[in-house]
Amino acid sequence: MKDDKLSDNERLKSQSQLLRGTITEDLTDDLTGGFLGDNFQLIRFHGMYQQDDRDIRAERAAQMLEPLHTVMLRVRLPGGIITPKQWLGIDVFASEHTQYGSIRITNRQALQLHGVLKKNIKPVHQLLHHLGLDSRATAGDVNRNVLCTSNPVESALHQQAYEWAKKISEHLLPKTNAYAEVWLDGEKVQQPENEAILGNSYLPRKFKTAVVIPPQNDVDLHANDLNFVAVEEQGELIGFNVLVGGGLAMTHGDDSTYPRLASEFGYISLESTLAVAEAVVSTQRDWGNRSNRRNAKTKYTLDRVGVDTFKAEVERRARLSFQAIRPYHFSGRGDHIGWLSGIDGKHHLTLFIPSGRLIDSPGKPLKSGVAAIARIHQGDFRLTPNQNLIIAGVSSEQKAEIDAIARQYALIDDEVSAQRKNSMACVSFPTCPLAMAEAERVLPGIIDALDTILTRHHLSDDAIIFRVTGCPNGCGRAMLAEIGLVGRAVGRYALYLGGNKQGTRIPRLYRDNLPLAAILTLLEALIADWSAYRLPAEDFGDFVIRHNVVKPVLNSSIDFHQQDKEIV
Ligand code: SRM
Ligand code: SF4
Repeated sequence: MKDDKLSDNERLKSQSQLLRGTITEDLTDDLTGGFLGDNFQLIRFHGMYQQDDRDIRAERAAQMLEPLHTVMLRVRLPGGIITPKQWLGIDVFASEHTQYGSIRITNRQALQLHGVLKKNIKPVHQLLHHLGLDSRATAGDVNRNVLCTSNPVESALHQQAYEWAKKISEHLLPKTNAYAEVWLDGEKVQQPENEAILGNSYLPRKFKTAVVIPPQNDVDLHANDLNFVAVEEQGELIGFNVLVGGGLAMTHGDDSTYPRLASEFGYISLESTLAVAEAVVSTQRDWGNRSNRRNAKTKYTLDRVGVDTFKAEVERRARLSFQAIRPYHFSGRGDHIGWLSGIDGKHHLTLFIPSGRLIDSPGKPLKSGVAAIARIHQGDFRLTPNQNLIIAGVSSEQKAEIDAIARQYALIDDEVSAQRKNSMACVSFPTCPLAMAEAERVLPGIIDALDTILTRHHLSDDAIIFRVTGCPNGCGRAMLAEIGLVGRAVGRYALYLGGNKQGTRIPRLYRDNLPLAAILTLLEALIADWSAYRLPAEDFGDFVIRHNVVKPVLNSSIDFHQQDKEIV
């Protein structure tokens, strides 16, 4: 591998003068709404992606117009916590200065603003800074927004775990002053620019970290390069089990790519957390593949060098030995929609937000509703990895008022089915440049059909973890679903079956390249069998394995693609 030519991304990172490039010059270029050359990639490290609306791309091309370039900006929120005041600032910007007027909660507890014109980019960074926020390292080859289980009920433990998510996020941030210089006119120049952890060429690929509080696996730890699984004693956090090398992306037709579960490294006590985070990141920095971006993530590095070799290197760099993994188990991944009371006497309202999209539409003024709550709420907001929103820390006095506002703005809908609450889609069209098939926009209709099927087979109280992702990059985490649809082409999907409720098993390809109607016909037959032959309380994903519909994926680097070859 040493002799392989470095990928062009390596050249542009190393020549970027620590992520500055010529972004500042580009900002004053009115001839294009986009970013030129390397800057197109470099703005990602500052939390933005250049996009255009694919629904109108052809129409503009026919008129000989440049695509309507805008950026999607992703706000960094470790553990997904944001104050009502911060929310309101973002809400006003989204309404007044974005093409779509929406705020999108992502499945990594961040916020996305789609459709920001070039002239509004600097103002939005300055607004974020004013609100105590930023979009640093929410994209690019760096450690991304750090997740933390969003269950507010275990509030003391959650608070401790959340503090670690924040510390890890800060510790692994790029140390360049480029963000401050380019967007804040140098207002917040931080520190000496020493990229000792990430290196001057940053990481070989994106890197994802999660802090998980069992038995809840809402963060989907196996989607992450690095996981800290909380271990507690009498409600106090005492350390973490560390798991490394999860990831879900693949490329259709390329067997060298595959989703992978994270491997257990061992237990560490709390004071070793940052050293271990740093050692895992720096090992991946030095050993990750910088020639082929398709094989550059930590999961491939682990499989290339071997888990034991990677782990030994982390131990050497962090100057410790992992202890034996402490027992832990997961029971599920869903959010409890509705009110819960915490051990602190406060109340928490989890709102189901369809695909995390806050926008006002007829009869559903969801975005205005959240803003109305933000105007009076004294606690904080928490974004969940299921793209939902928790109004956390509500006093007994304010509970009825917040409940009334949520109902008035259709943020509480008692009719939402269990199946809808357990389904997820990635953004896909019209903003995602990589989309092959619809995801977010087709999900509601698919769930209508699934609800009808489940009712027909007397299963309306049951739910299957169902996820749609518009391309094999897998943002919708279909590779950890009981039923996963992966976009193939417009209107066509690959159907995967056999993940489990806990998110610890990768599903297997069952049928490829089918239209939705054909998929629903297949699913109806499988759901009918599940209803007729399931064991008591047996989940759908476990049933299709026991019933030999698909073989379980046991070691994805070896057996994930096996079945593909048997499918015509
Ligand atoms: Fe993702 C790229 C949206 C979670 C794997 N992802 C993209 C881009 C930025 C497209 C692009 O590169 O131009 C999408 C922007 C669409 C849009 O218009 O908003 C996009 N990804 C999303 C979000 C918003 C999906 C959502 O519906 O919530 C999630 C943002 C998370 C965040 O706040 O940071 C999102 N992406 C994920 C996940 C799930 C996770 O991390 O839990 C995955 C699979 C896990 C993994 O990384 O293995 C994921 N996204 C990818 C990949 C494939 C990476 C790879 O290993 O090859 C890409 C493409 C790439 O990086 O080249 C990608
Ligand atoms: Fe876009 Fe593909 Fe990610 Fe969906 S899975 S948001 S289509 S990159």
